[in-house]
Amino acid sequence: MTALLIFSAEVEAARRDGRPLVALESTIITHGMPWPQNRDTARKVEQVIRDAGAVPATMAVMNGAIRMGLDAETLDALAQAEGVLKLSRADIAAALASGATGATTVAGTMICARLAGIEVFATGGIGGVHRGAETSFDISADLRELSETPVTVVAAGAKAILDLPKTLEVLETLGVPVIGYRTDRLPAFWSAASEHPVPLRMDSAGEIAAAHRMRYRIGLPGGQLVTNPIPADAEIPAAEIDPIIVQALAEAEAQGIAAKEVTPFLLQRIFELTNGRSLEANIALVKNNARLAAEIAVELAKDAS
Ligand code: PSU
Repeated sequence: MTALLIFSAEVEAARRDGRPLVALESTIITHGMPWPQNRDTARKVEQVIRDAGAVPATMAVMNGAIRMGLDAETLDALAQAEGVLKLSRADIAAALASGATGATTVAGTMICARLAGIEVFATGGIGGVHRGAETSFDISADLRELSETPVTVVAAGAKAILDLPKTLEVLETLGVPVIGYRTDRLPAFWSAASEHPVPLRMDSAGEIAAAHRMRYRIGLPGGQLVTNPIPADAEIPAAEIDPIIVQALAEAEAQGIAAKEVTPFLLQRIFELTNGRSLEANIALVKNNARLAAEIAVELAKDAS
């Protein structure tokens, strides 16, 4: 029998030496960005984490095992592969059991991170409550995962294609702390701020690490969502992106796009409608999130020693 968890040499060494690790997802590579920017971004994001003193562990499912840390060749192959599955909580065990290749979503990556004892994870934007959810019931499994799995997730808010107030409501119902990093307003992915107040505010990685630790001490399951605004020089103001989102949503509806296809379809259409600007913003915000996640992981490692 092959091992269920396969660590890259870099991740293996970090585990042995007790160095801080940051989990990264792979759906953003296979379903979130076009080739070759997806591969290039994945590499740059990993480097941002190394430069900030932590070690990146990009997760993917291949040949019946969870790969933790992808070498250059594996990343290249995954970034160009067709028909890769998008693995959330509901799919991951079946994909592992059947030997399928799959990329992990935020929920899937949190599950992998917990298996490896990794407490911090950087992504672009989490999934959430889709607009029109009152009729479609389309709510990302990412929200429930945040309430169950003890990983601090750094994101630029929820993607602005979603219904942000409903996403906040569900997170509140599930008891997920939503922390604004140096902001009082919920970031809106491509835009630095929405009009919605963020429930908690913290101004340093140390405060976020301390709150993460305190959840263990009082026996609370689940993680934290840290919302980190896109850097000002990379943002697309809400007034500019909103009509484009509305158009992409109308096209998705007209074409009957549903379930797991919705988010990748919208990201691709918004990329086309902004002539690539949305991708540049997405790349900038993921790097920004990776930096903060590494700082939090470094703080958590100090605490552990
Ligand atoms: N962040 C990005 N791009 C992405 C994602 C996150 O910048 O494509 C992915 C994550 O894997 C997240 C998923 O879990 O989008 C949400 O998909 P859905 O809405 O189908 O749950």
